[in-house]
Amino acid sequence: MLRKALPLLLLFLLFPLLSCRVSHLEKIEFLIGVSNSSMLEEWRIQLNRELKEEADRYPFLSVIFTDAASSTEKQMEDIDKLMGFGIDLLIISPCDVERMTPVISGIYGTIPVIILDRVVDGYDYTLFIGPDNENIGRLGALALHRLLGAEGGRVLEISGPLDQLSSRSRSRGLHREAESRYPAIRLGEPLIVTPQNRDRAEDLLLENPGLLDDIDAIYTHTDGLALGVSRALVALGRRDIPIVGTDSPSGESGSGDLVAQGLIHSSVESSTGGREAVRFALDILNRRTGVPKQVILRSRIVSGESRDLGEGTLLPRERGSGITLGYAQVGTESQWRVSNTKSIIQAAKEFDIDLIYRDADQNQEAQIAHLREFIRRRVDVILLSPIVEEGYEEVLREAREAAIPVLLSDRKINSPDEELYMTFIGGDFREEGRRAARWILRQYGDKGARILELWGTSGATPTVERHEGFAEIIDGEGPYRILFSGTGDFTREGGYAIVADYLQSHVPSGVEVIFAHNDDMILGAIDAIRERGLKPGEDIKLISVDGTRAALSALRKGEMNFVVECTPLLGDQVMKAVMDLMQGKDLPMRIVTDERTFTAEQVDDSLIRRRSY
Ligand code: GYE
Repeated sequence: MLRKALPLLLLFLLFPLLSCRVSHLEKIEFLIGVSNSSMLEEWRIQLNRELKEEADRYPFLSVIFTDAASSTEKQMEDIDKLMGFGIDLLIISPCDVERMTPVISGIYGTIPVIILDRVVDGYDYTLFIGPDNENIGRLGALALHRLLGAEGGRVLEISGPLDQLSSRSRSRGLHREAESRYPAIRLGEPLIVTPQNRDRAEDLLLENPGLLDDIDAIYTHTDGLALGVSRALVALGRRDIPIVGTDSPSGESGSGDLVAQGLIHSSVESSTGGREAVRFALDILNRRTGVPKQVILRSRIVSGESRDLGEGTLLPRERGSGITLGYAQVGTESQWRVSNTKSIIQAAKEFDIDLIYRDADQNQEAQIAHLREFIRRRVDVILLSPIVEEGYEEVLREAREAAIPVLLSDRKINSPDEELYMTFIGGDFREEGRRAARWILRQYGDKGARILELWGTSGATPTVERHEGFAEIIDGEGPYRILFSGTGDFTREGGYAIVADYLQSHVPSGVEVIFAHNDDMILGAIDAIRERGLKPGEDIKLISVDGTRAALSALRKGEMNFVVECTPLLGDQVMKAVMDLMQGKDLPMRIVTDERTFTAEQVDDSLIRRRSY
């Protein structure tokens, strides 16, 4: 207590300018430091407001706020000070992501770190909470399409500096979506506003009214910019040009307000994540299990006519009346799947949720029939692990019409209608593919390698994204060659068949590495390699994804070389999401699980016992 109280008193005396609120000193158990990159935009003020409001609900929690005033040097000093005050956890919205990465890694070695808004490179932090900026841009294109209709028109995009990752991602999403889905929306080069603020946006247009010639609509990357633009349009007598903005759901110049005041046509919300940050901070400080690695917030279009609020109509019964969860599982194709099912069933019991479990045996038609059965039986919530990404829209619309919310776990669906499901809980498959590829790169360097890639089920998210992540780094060009890729359907037999066939019909010494999208397939590959009289892990290096007990044991014996973890233990997080939903809380768009990698040197019996399944 003294450790915490003393620096706090000093803080009062020495740093009166820091916005600091400490009440009930004697009761404080946890001290959280917040390092905000600036307080210039309404979005950031709103972020601090939400952090404070949420923290105020817990009397044993205290928060110290610092404002880096857009300077990385100042942010580093702020963090030093916060550390000096003995904070238990740091919440940071970094000014310059690249320069802050090593600082954040250093802090993460001492206390937990939650990063907001801009994710740093690598995985040296406890949790990232933020928006999916590319998706925000895509929703911007949809909002413009709704505004302009099928005829489309010329749109002036107004952005902050494009060396900011968030601006770049928003712009990319906007352009990609417009090109692929709404080609009638014509976008040119964005107009860059530096410094990115309301007044500069207003001045820029007032100084260059010609920029508005032939423009049918304006899209701005923030609502601060939108406000400046709308003032300029009034001054120039061009209120006929509608504006689509982007930003925080509430607050003074928040999207809702600007739309309500009729200043802009619509806006894509980008939540701050302040509330979620405090809730997860408590989970972390209390050492609760199931804390994810990334929480990606949902964005919605707000417009005068409608607020796209899926769950407003979908709120199920109050808790306590017994919750029924219909669980549509893929099948039993792998050890991962078996452990995943166990984890869900076990967690449902612990949370006192009635589970109706259906196993589709990897057959999509059967799975869709299971979903229809859940709708007929009027379950409270549906949990779907979709076999493939396409083909679920119709049945999910039926669920929505029946006011039954759907949670996706493990795999995603591909649909522009994000309101078909409440959240996705699962791994970062693209990163898993990248991690496998990075290991190969580290081993073979400029020499390169000849590789076989064993794919999972065609059209399933982990297959699509593991391949994409892998190919981002190893594209088959230069010294690295993908000799063959085949689909083993995530099964041991499938993996065996591909590798046995390949080694039959080719010179076995031609293959140097096999990357399998899951452990079961690599175990099948090990069987096939042995059959050909070769040594798995030596004659051919083997890598796979999952982290099952069998794979880690093979790794320890030297029969494999690298395992990328993808945890099937999603039960706790799924049930927490169900409970949040029942209590009317807004769920994030994606909850990404915490995962690591394993090399032969890292694996011993105790790790296998602790970490695998
Ligand atoms: O990696 C594989 C399973 O969807 C993440 O499916 C899951 C994958 C997992 O059969 O083993």
